[in-house]
Amino acid sequence: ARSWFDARKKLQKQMESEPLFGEYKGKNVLVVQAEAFQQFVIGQSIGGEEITPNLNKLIGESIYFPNFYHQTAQGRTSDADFGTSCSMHPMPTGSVFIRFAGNEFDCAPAILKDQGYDATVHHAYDGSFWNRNNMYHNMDYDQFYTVKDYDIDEPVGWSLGDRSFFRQTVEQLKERSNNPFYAMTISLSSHHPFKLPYSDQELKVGDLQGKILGDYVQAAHYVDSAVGELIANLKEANLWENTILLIYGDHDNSVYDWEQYETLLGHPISDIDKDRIIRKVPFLIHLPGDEHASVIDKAVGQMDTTPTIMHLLGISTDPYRLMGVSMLSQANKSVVFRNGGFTDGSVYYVPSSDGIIENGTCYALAEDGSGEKTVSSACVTGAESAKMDLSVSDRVIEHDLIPVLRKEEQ
Ligand code: GP9
Repeated sequence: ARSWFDARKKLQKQMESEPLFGEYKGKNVLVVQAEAFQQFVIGQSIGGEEITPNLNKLIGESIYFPNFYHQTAQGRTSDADFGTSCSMHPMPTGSVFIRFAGNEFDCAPAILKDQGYDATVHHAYDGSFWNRNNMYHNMDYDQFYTVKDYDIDEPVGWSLGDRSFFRQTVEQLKERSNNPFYAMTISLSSHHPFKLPYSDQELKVGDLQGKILGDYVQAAHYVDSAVGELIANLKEANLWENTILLIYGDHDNSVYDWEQYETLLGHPISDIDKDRIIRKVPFLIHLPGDEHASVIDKAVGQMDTTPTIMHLLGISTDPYRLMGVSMLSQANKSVVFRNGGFTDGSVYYVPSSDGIIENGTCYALAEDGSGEKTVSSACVTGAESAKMDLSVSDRVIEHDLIPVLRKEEQ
């Protein structure tokens, strides 16, 4: 594990001499982790209306990564939170939040607190779900706002509607001290089975009416409207101009009826399309003043999120053990999935169920996102390296090695 992290640190270090390093030093950071929010709804219309008009507009004013992948496994929302905040892989079974909440990790809240930030996490549900109370305490957040801290004035699904959740979260942030803040917010209204109150179902979904993907699209549209209101709330609170806003989806929606996707997207769905639909979630960074708005095509993943934030704030990754690499850096590495699959942006590898690397399927990716089956040594070497990454992550988590590595480095 030590030599693996030494090599990774060298790769991460490249960002320190690259554009944007430290350009947003001291700015607030607001992270929105959106429940089951997948990339295929972005830019998509149904019944003549955009599903995500607010996000589509925001993407034009942001740095957008259309090839961002979630890296979650059985721990679902908690895995997404762990991967993005602590820059490590989830475990192959269960949730790190539940199984290893007592271990030490280098996670974003503690890293930013070292730089004088106030670190809070906001989620309008029971604080014990996914063992968040314990894990967030361990991650060193200053405060965890749970359902108890919200007025349930807009009941939707499991709890509070995202519109009200974001509005009340901005109020909470306004009441905190003058430090710059790092705030993690976890939305909930688009949770399976996606049934919104009738009055919130604003789209005409045609043939998808009464189908689960129709309900999902309605929920995605609702979340999009909540993001629109969040932006308005931040502007009203005079926070918009000094806050970096990051938005990403946590994991897929568990809907695998491909005929429904064909109805929505209007084209046949191949096997590679299926894998990529399941794994792709949107990711955007909005910088104050709409600066650096662009589309970056490289393949990136949730574990790269914390190093990316550190890049913008000018925080060196040297003292920490993180597995990701800043998405804004030229330094390249593959995105590794928990099942042993990976992509480097030019090939995409889907492992076989027997786990034998050579038996997996290798695709060459075209620029339009489609993929053709191929036989490539890049898939074999990439899959071997993915296997190594996963086993390093597993060993570090299982044996609580971060404090050991930390001590060795001193
Ligand atoms: C509940 C929410 C949902 O608090 O985060 O988690 P999920 O079921 O999507 O993993």
